[in-house]
Parts: sequence; C-alpha cells; structure tokens
Amino acid sequence: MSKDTIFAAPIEKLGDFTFDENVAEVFPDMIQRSVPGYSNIITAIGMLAERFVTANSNVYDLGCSRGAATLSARRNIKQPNVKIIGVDNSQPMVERCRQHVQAYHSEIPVEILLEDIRNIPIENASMVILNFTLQFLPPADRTALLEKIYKGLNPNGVLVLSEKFRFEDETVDNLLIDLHHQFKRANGYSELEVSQKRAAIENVMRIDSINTHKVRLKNVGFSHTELWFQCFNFGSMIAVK
Ligand code: GEK
Repeated sequence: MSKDTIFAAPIEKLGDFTFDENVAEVFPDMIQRSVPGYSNIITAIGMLAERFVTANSNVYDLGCSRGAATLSARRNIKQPNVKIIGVDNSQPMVERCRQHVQAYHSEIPVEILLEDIRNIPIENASMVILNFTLQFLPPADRTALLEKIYKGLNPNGVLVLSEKFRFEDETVDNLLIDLHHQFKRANGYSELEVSQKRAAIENVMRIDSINTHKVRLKNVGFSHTELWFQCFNFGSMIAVK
C-alpha cells in the first residue's frame, strides 16, 4: 500500500484538495490513517448488505473511490440476481477501482461508472451507500441527491450515510476536532501535514451537523433514521425507507 506523504513537505501555494492521480494512488493509506472508525464502517456495510439487499435489486456505492465499500457489500450479499453500481467522478479513482474489483472473483456483477453522482439514475435499489461522499457535494445539491435516492429505493431499502460532522456546541466541536488531529498524529501524520491538509480541504468539504442530516433525511421522506456509529467528529447514519 503506497504511503500518503502528499502534505509532508511545506507547499508554497496550497490549492484546493482534489481527488487527482496522487491522491488516488495513496488513498487506502490516507483514508485509513485519517478517518477514525473507517474500517469498522466498511465492515458494517457488509453486515448491512447481508441484511438489506434483496434478490433482483441494485446496490449503489456513490463516490466509490477505490471500491472498499463495494467489495465489502459484495462479499456479504447472499441474494441472487443483484447488481452493484459504483460511481465516482475521479478518473484515477475509477481506474484503480475497476482493477481492484476485477482482482477478486465473484458471481455478483459490478459496474464502475465514471460519472457525477448527481447525473446518474437510481432505480430498483435495496441499498445505497454514501460513505464520506455527500460532504463533497455543494450544500445546495444535497437535498436533490437524497430525494433521488429516496425515490430509487425499494420499500425497506437502506441508505448508509457516513460523514464528518460539525457540532453546534462550540466547546464540543473544538474538542472533537482536536481529538481527530490527535488521532492523525498518532497515525504518523506530522503537525504540518495535519494543518496543510486542513487548509486544502476547507473549501471543498462543507460539513453538516448530525441534526441537519436527520432533518434533511426526514424531509425527503425517510421515516427511520439513526446514527449507528460515531468516533470523534466522524460517524455513520442509516435511513430506512
Ligand atoms: C470509501 N466511499 O472508501 N460525483 C461522483 N463522485 C464524487 C463526487 C461527485 N459529485 N464528489 C466527490 N466524489 C469511499 C470513500 S472519498 C472520501 C469516499 C474522502 C468522490 C471523490 O472522487 C472521492 O473518490 C469520493 O467521492 C470521496 O468507502 O476522501 O474523505
């Protein structure tokens, strides 16, 4: 696994963070060392897939990156005639994702689309995964995407929504941000790496509070929503149709 050293040396003109070739190359190492609870969530996506995915339906992994959630779901689906559709608009991610998916044998077909998740149809879905992707959409586009997901889900279908959260209480917010940075330093990132990454991602990642997510999910029609996992300012929610 290639090591993430993208922000290790001082960068004079720090642009906005993008999912380019360099990021795609080191992505598994980057996400593992940066997102508390990431592996637990990937494992639980498999457990949820086993429970929720029904025969003759589709599973969508939106913002699939290199396919970790897709593969976890695929390993655990027990029903016949299921198709998984992974979508990402970063070409370097999609290339690696296709290779990664092909490296494991399975009867369950996977199609990886190089597309913007706002432009693809969602239909006959028993499970939709948004694993740390919604936070990269402009806030004004989030409700429309969730409405499309809600419409495309079959009754009892599940949405898994993992995100970095903002907290309304400033003291709590600062504490959890601090603990996250401590987690990153414990995983080998230097102070400089933490601060440069933070500055680069500030404009491209607009995070919501857990309450904002809950209200938005309810407004688009989901009647059963809950946070099922949280570690510091990262977590994952489920919404069942
Ligand atoms: C995982 N889910 O390993 N359309 C398509 N893809 C997008 C869009 C968009 N509008 N915006 C961002 N992306 C993965 C991790 S990473 C999370 C997801 C992170 C893609 C982007 O190219 C990137 O691959 C992914 O969403 C976000 O379970 O890096 O923190």
